[in-house]
Amino acid sequence: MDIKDIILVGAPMDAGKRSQGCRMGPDAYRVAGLQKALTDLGHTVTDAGDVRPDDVDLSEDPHLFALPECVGWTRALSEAAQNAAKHGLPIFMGGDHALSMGTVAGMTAHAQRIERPLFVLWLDAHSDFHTPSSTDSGNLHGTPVAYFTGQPGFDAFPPLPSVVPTNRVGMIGLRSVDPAERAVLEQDHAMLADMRSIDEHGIKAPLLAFLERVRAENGILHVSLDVDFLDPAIAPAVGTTVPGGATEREAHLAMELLHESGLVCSLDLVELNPFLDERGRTAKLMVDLAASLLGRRIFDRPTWSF
Ligand code: 4U7
Ligand code: MN
Ligand code: MN
Ligand code: MN
Repeated sequence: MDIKDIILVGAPMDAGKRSQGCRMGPDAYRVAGLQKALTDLGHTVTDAGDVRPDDVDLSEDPHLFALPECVGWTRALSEAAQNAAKHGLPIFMGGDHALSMGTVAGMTAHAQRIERPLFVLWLDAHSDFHTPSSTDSGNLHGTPVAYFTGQPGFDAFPPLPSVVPTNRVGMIGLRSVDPAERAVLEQDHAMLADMRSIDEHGIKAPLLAFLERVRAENGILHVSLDVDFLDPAIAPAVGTTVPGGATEREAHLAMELLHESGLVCSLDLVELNPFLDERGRTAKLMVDLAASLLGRRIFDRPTWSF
């Protein structure tokens, strides 16, 4: 197996929405044994501790929740991602999904440095494609994809080192997309696989089609895994539950295929709210999924042919 240097970066961001608890996410992953699970696979794993948001001189926006704090996190995480990516594969332990504004921004700078295009795989019930003006909730965890694909309205945020074109974004697991999000996503040719298409084709077909594109363009892939990609029956520790999500096996298969692709450069684990968990089961499942993405499996090949 391909042995990697992995850097765990804690991002206890809780500013992306009103309901609180995601700030406990990084410590929940530590307690659930993320570092050991990856070390046991032969990787070298460093825990870089938790990032703190930058102080920013900005006023609150009445329509948006905690705008200045979100801007401060975006700056700090973009910097942290760029630095971590120089030393290995960063895993960002969230924290809510607004943290991906910073992590993806930082990874675009990394991609620019190594002169390869950055692709983003969004595993989520939601498309997170609102702009600060289209969002009804005012919760910025519903906006990161619009930010890093260069949609208008993010003037308070740092300019992106480089934009990820919408057609380099793949979304799998969708089952809650607001009308304002849908129009641009479709028109700009994001690769969209909703739960209906997973029911029909399984998770393998859309994922391999997307990975094929990444490979064809010599790209690298940032994976952003929102807990609500999973069905709430197996992953209850999330504020924005939507029934009908991915099963445990669908999620593992996706992780195993991502591992085999060899294309993944960085990973966000987001939206875990340990306050809502049942005896740590969601944190443990997320750790197991990360281990599958980093190469854990029972047998390398079937012991008999079929
Ligand atoms: B998450 C929502 F209206 N679209 O904007 C919104 F449905 O990071 C949900 O995917 C956003 O969990 C969910 O508030 C953000 C809502
Ligand atoms: Mn999300
Ligand atoms: Mn979501
Ligand atoms: Mn959520």
